[in-house]
Amino acid sequence: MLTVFSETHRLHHGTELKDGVLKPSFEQPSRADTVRDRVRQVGLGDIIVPRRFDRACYVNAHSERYVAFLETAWAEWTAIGRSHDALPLVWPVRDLANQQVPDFIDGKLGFFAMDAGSPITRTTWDAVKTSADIALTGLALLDEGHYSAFALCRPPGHHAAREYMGGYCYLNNAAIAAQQAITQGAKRVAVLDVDFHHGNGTQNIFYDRPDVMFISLHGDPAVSYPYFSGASSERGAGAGEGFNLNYPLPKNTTWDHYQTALVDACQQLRRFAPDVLVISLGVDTFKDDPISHFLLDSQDFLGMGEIIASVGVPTLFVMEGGYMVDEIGINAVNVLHGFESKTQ
Ligand code: OKP
Ligand code: ZN
Repeated sequence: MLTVFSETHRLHHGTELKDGVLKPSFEQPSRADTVRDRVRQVGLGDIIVPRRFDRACYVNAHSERYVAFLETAWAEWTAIGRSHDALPLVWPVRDLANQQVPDFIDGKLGFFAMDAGSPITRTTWDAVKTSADIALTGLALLDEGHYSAFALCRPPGHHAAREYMGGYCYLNNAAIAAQQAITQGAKRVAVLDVDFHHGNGTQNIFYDRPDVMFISLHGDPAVSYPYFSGASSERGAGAGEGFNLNYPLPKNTTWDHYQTALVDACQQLRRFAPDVLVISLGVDTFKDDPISHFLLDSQDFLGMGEIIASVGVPTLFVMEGGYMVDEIGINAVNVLHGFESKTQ
């Protein structure tokens, strides 16, 4: 399996508001480097650099004004003399229903963000668009006849919705790739999200779409970030009803129970029969992950890849979360090995 990777990810590193304190983000550059090192160490396949894609490919999944915000936020932030990471501090919740985009950057940050977990720095946009280009390059590889590819994206993407960033995510790499597949003529595409956290952004982007199925397995929102999405009652809207499936799972979920949900999800996917499957591959379901609370061990990730292979369609793996840096490479590559063991 080919891996798409770029050193450009290192341009993004910042702080997040955590436990009431501004701390270095858990989403740090060493994450992607560790996964790249593991890919090399086990000889998964060649590692290639991403191609460049047009801005229009991002606007397929996001709104024009949101992409424009990401492009200019740092300039607007520094124009008023600020130099630390840009973070939002006020949000348009419930009855604060003014839907106008504010002119001032502090208002814009709140309007286009769901939390204070996605800092914008001077070089964030370069890393963010390269991450999306990595996913788009992975999709191009499938078009060119590869049965699978690994888009080693960083920063991650699945919390980024059509019009907001959050949870370390800016552009939704998996959604951009899924939409690109549709744009290029695929009839049906599915996104399966196995990151510990609910993929609220991907759900948002495809919620009313019958041509893109979204399935997510994640920590129960009653106790897990992002708290305000991921219930099993969220099943899609309008023509998209029935094409969004959530599997919220309790704290301390082990492989035994996780596997049962995953097998069920893959049965739904086979019934949908997508032309392409995109996996939002987070490995923060690992037992020692510092911000999550499932109990998968490294071997279990091999089983995860084997079950995903049972869907039987060309598959693009897109890296999302995983914060136990020592093990993230082993766990992510185990999924890919498990997948390959059932497809070659
Ligand atoms: C990203 B991914 C709020 C930050 C809370 C965010 C966790 C994001 C996980 N200021 N923590 O799904 O792995
Ligand atoms: Zn996650």
